[in-house]
Amino acid sequence: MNTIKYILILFDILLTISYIRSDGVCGDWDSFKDERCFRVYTDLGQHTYDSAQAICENNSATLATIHNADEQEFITKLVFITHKVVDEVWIGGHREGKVFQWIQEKADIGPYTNWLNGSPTNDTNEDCLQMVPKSKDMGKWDDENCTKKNLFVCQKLQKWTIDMIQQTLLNERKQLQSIIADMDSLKKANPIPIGFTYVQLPKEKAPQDIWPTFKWQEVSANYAGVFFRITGGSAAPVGQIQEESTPRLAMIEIADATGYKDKSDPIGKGGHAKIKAGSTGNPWFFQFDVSNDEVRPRNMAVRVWNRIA
Ligand SMILES: [Ca+2]
Repeated sequence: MNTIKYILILFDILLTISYIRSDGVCGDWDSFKDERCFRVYTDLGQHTYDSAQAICENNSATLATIHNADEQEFITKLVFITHKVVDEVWIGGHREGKVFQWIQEKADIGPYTNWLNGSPTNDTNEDCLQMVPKSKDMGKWDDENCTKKNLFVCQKLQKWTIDMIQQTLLNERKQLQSIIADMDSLKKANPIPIGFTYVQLPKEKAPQDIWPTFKWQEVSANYAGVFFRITGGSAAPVGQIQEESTPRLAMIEIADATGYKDKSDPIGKGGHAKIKAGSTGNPWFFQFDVSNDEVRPRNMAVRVWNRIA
């Protein structure tokens, strides 16, 4: 139940975020979805990577970072199409040791990357990240010397007003209540938990035919050929297979009036005993055979299944 609660809370937060309107949360910067605001600086001339980052910081921002194709497409269009930039621009990545890191998150770049073919060239003096304007490669990443002067693009988080957050949370509370109601009715409609064991009697349907949306695994092989009995008495402990045992011919013994005695070896399942009788000069041999059959009542085989998903 706790897991379900956590999932619901997470779901709520995600929905909350998705419902927050982005109008007006970026001032004169450009808003990206409900997350961030971007500004392409074309009016302050070209700057080194450090100088560009300092200007971003003076505006409570950092150089822009890119984590997926959506963000890349948005920034590429904003820089090279909306603002018609024709030169390279700095974004917020630089080399730390051998790998490139994003400046804002201080995390290694990836898994999404958008390197220009042949980049990074990994020259030791190319430690900063720029986007290139060339039409075919518009927006691709290249490592470049940090002291080069470029235009640049900054990013900062959107500022949500209390009213927006309150309205969204109220909307989300309604959504959450309806999700909880749905889950309650689902639980009632579905009384079969994962791990449930189904015994398929002969001539009856397999569980996947009865509950086709669930996943079932046949576990008959775990019990192949065995019958079940109630624990206790002379039964083996639960979980152990007890080998068959039945009253049957176990040994042969003979004795005659002269005092002659003999006895056979014990007779196992499928074995036999041979014993000699009669006079020494003209003995009789008797052989007793024990069949190798299973000991079984009249029966039919069943299948056993577990619900696994
Ligand atoms: Ca390069």
